[in-house]
Amino acid sequence: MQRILVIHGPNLNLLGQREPEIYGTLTLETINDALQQTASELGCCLTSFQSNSEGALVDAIQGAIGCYDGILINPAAYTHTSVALRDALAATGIPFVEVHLSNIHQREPFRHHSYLAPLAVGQICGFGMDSYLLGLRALFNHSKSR
Ligand code: CA2
Repeated sequence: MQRILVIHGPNLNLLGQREPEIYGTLTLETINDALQQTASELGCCLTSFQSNSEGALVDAIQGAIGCYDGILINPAAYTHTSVALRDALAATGIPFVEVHLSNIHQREPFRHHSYLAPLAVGQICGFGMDSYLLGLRALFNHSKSR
């Protein structure tokens, strides 16, 4: 059975409580529940993790070696700043899909660049919670056919 690790970056624990005009009204718990539902439909095993700390996210990525077949990641603000997350993902060699709730390419110029995307299987953004659900399906199908 495929094992997928979902990683949520900084401030995503606030979903549903602040800035609903940008990020919607769904909570992180609702997104995690929907991901679990999709994972059980696909027949894969899914674990979710959120942290506001860059180091904890690096530790989670390193800890995925030998334990997970794919990583679904919304790196949040670290998308645009973190060479450390990029290096950790490169070191694991685990296929990953980058997702965003908002369309980062329609937003401020500093959000247009991702340090992670060049290493990703693909990037999905702009579909709210569906970015995660589409990303999970895409990652599952990618890893299945390897
Ligand atoms: O659209 C996305 O998913 C982002 O990864 C969200 C990040 C942002 O820095 C990226 O550019 C795009 C921000 C996550 C912060 O989430 C909040 C949720 C509720 C209230 C405040 C922040």
